[in-house]
Amino acid sequence: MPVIRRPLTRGWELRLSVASAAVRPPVLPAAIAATVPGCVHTDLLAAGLIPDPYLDENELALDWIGHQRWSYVTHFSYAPDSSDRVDLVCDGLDTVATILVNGRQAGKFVNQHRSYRIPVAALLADGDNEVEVIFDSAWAYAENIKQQLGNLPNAYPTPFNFIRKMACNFGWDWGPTVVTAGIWKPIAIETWSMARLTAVRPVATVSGATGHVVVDVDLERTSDTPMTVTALIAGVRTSAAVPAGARSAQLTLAVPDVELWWPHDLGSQPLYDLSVELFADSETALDTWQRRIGFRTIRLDTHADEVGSAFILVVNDVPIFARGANWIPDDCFPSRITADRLRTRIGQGIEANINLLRIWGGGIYESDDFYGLCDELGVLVWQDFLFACAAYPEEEPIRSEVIAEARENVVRLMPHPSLVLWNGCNENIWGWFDWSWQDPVGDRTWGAGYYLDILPAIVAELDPSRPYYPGSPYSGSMDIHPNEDDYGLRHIWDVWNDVDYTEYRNHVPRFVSEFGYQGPPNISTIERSIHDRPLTHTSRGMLHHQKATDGNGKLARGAAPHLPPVERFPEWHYLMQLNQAEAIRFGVEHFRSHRGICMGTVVWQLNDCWPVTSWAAIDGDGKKKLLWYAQRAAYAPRLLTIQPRDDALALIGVNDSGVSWRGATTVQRLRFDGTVLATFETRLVVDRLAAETVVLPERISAAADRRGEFLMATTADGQRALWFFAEDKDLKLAVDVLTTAVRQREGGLEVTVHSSSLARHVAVMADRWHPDAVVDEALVTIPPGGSHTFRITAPAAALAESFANSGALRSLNELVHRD
Ligand code: BMA
Repeated sequence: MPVIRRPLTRGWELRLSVASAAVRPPVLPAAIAATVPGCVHTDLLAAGLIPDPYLDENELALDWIGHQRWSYVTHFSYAPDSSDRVDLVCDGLDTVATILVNGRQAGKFVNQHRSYRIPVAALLADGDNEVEVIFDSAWAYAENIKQQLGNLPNAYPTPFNFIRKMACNFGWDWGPTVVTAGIWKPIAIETWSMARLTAVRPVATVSGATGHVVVDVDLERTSDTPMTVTALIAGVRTSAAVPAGARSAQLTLAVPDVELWWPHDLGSQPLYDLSVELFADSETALDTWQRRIGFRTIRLDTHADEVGSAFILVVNDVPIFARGANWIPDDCFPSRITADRLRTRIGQGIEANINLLRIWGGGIYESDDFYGLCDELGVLVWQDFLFACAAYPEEEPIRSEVIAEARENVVRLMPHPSLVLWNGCNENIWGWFDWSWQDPVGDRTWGAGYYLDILPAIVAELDPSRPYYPGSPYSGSMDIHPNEDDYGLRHIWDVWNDVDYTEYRNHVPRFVSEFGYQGPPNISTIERSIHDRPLTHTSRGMLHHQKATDGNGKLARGAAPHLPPVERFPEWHYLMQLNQAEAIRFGVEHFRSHRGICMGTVVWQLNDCWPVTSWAAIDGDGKKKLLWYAQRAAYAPRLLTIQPRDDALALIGVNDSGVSWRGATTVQRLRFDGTVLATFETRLVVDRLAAETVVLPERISAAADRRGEFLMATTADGQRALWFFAEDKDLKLAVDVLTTAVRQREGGLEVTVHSSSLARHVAVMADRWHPDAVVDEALVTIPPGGSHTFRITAPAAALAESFANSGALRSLNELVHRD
């Protein structure tokens, strides 16, 4: 009999099982209709029993939820049949769970990141059966383990390092504290007989045009009958015997003429269906496993050189410049993250020319949908093991959980061609070196054994073709400081926390896997989620939705050297989004101009999990901030930029594409009124996967009036680079230079902005006009006498509102100090 799965999705009820004496809950109904998969927060919300935790300061009033003991109950009917086994299969329980079947304990579990299978036949009755999952408070559990093992350093005042649960759920510098509980992934009854597949691990490699797949298969069996396992891919079939008693087999397939899988900017993403079936003595498979795999090679090049040591992802023998972004869970309540939502979000990343997403270690191993979409859409994925910003104990009960969780997730994710790197931890090796951990840790463990021994051994055993690196940041050796420009991975956080973004120019990292800058969410997101009257950047709700230490102070200090001071909220909002965008553009263009030494930039962060002022390019409502547009421009596979080099200025072409880039290029020094002061013609020749530097002559790079002139370089294929000799706030920008023509078009508006003089950072913040309006481009600098047409997509209802009066059109010209 084949494996039969019956999902338990219906009839669930949530109950407050035992109220915490310390943190008292309000009075609740005895039973609350529940959704599985889901969690307590989303069930209480759906039942109208709590307000939305993402609005205003509601988070604070809902803290009690994470401190209670909760119970989920449902009933299902069961008729005994001839199957050998009846299992209750939980794909994910969050987190401290006790399972009762008909009132008898069936299992106790403490790890959100694992799945569980419990044989329950002996507990079942013919007819109606009850399954109850009790969740103890994750707070209380983690505090208790902390007491047992002794406290360890942690960047946050919460015990997330003493429980295997999504760390950021306890609150982060961009996330609310919403300590969840619940059945967060599907739960089902599975019946089976004789045997079933427990793990299928395909290792796909390529030599010449032939794809090789070695498939390791593990099984669980109740019968000693000899069995056969078969594998099929692209019409190539093979089989292997599984003799009586054996619990594993290996299959090898050679697939002729395979097409290589590439990241989206370098090629296509052919995927091949691989199916594995297990047979005993009948024609019907006992169990089947199916995935889409791909053929590509992946290597991590960390060779030592005259600078230090490299960090280069090499795909199909092509060294890739990673134009990346860090990914956090897209919602604090992950069961709400649908495949459609992921497709949109990953698509927004691709549209911004991102070719790599790093799944950060304070979140989760993402859903199968996530990696499947990255396979299909051509995004490289780097997966952190789930350790972030803290010392972690290597003792029991944590140790066994870490090992089991790592083994399970490596097996689950390894079929995906998009996955190119396993990384041990986020910032924990750095923390050991620099964050005063060594005294409090003393001779106890802090996680090094995981990052340097246990995890690499697991990857080498189960997923041998994929690289592993111990941490981000890390230098390749514990003898070298982990956060050095010249070695391996680098995080740059003094910019934003302490120093101006121009400091990026003092770093030429080998690979910068975190650097970021804050900005507020879009105005419609703020207005939906924060109801302060008056709404200002210092009103209560705005401050609550800003989780960084001295966040607003850092925003103000970070903008002061570059942008004019402002008082009013709408201007503050535009300028803070602008400064975020400019900081990252500045950093990315600089890092990319050193292509070769530097081979990756992973911006912190792509997405948000709720409405908040943060480092994200896409806000908590999924809307693109000005940063998103700046990132798209700075991440263009072909980038033209002007950078200081020694005492001169240089024009630099950066070409991440697979074909060379060449053509006539003109560089002009201009006055803001359009007067041409000097011209330089050159022919730009940039090889594929390379950068080329052309030093500009002095007549171009020396300005007579630093506040009133700029450089504009233009290539034959329309790429443009600008250079200003002074900060934006000091530029002699003319006022009242824009004339605007607004035309209705199919599905929205066209706004053509003409400028008589130089117009800097012209943006349409379309959601000021209508919350659902989206613009195609932002932060355009319009040359003197030039114009730009913004295309706005909007629902028909938006057309009833005046665009001109909406305040959506912004430019720096209207704000700079004039003299
Ligand atoms: C790094 C990240 C995150 C954090 C970010 C911004 O430490 O790994 O933990 O959110 O900086 O402070």
